Amino acid sequence: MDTQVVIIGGGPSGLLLSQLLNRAGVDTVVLERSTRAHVLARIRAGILEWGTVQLLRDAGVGARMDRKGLPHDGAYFTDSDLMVHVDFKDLTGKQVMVYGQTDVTRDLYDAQDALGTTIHHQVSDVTIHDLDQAMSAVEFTKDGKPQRITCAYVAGCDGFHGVSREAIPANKRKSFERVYPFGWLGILSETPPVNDELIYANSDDGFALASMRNANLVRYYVQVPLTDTVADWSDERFWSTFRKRIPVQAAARLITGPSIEKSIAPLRSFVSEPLRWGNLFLVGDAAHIVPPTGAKGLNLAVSDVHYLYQALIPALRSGDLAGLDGYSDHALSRIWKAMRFSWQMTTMLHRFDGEDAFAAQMRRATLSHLAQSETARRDLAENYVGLPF
Ligand code: RFL
Ligand code: PHB
Repeated sequence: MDTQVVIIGGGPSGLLLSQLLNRAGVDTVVLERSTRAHVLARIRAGILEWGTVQLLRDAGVGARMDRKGLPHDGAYFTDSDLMVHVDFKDLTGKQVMVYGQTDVTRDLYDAQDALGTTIHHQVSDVTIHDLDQAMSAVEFTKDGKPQRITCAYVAGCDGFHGVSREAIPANKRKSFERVYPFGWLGILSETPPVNDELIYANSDDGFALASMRNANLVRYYVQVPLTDTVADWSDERFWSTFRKRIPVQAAARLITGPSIEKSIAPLRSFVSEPLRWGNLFLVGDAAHIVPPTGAKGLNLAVSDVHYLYQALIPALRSGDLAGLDGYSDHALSRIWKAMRFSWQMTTMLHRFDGEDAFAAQMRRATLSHLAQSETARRDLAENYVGLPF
């Protein structure tokens, strides 16, 4: 056998799994389609649940996060003049950490370099074989040459468009999907945040989110029609739309500047079951996608990694397979709860094109209930800071 675990995908899931396994003495090979620079240039998640923060520390990659990350105690949920503050710390005793996925990924690459783990970049034509045999194999092309690696287990950490999920026979998997009729246009701009906590803002004009990366770098989003492209959105158009959608008190403080990144992401909920087929285990976006409204995607990928790493160690050390047998059900139970929360947040905070007046009233009543009920705020807070692993 060439290695114990082949990890397909060098995004946050694959790198964190490699980091945890190698620290426990397990040999792995990571296969990544893109260059490291390309992986690091993707601007994505910004909010880490406290369980994620703790796992990153346990994996030996928490030092820079603890220096540069911004712990947040709460966030605002608003609709025009109705502004609800949810104090996560007060309601749950927990915070979240504002720290970008790009930074998490960079910390993981640095730690992997220090450990001297094996990561092959720019591989193509990845195929997975013999998943029902004692020993499996992964084939790929690197520098124009075909290669084959044999292993005990394969971790499919290759994201929504990867090949791992498709290695499970179509008649053995089931998928659940909801595609929302809008996307988020996100910009990065080197300006000070409009507010010291995040603002999730609904309005008659649609949704906007004010997030940040640090004291002079903001990440702001606006809901856009699926048909829009980045070319439709000049910086001026972005700022005037964003300003209109956030509460007036915040708009009065808004400092604008040039965008240094701009991209559009469609919103989707998706789950593929089961997460295991023979020696293959799906992790993160390879198995499930949530709309970003609940800030759950990266955090769910991390909880999958936690369950799988804890199951692989006894399997490889002593042949104890109980954890691996339970992985799919165990992870899916948490995944479905995050699916529900992300769907509910998306429904509460977005204007749906063609919706009737009743739908708008339901949204407003949900927010108004949140303003009045500590129980409702605690429920939101408990989900936002992350359900226990
Ligand atoms: P990734 O990050 O997609 O990484 C998969 C890696 O696999 C590689 N790959 C392959 N490699 C080899 N062979 C193949 N055939 C391959 N096919 C693909 C890819 O190149 C890539 O490097 O999946 P992973 O690791 O599971 O991580 C998931 C997270 O990236 C994702 O869930 C989050 O970014 C979602 N997300 C958010 N999550 C949060 O927890 N909090 C947030 O605040 C948050 N905000 C967001 C988000 C996602 C967004 N977008 C753009 C989708 C905001 C946005 C706008
Ligand atoms: C981000 O900072 O990119 C971010 C924050 C919260 C979300 C989604 C994205 O819900």
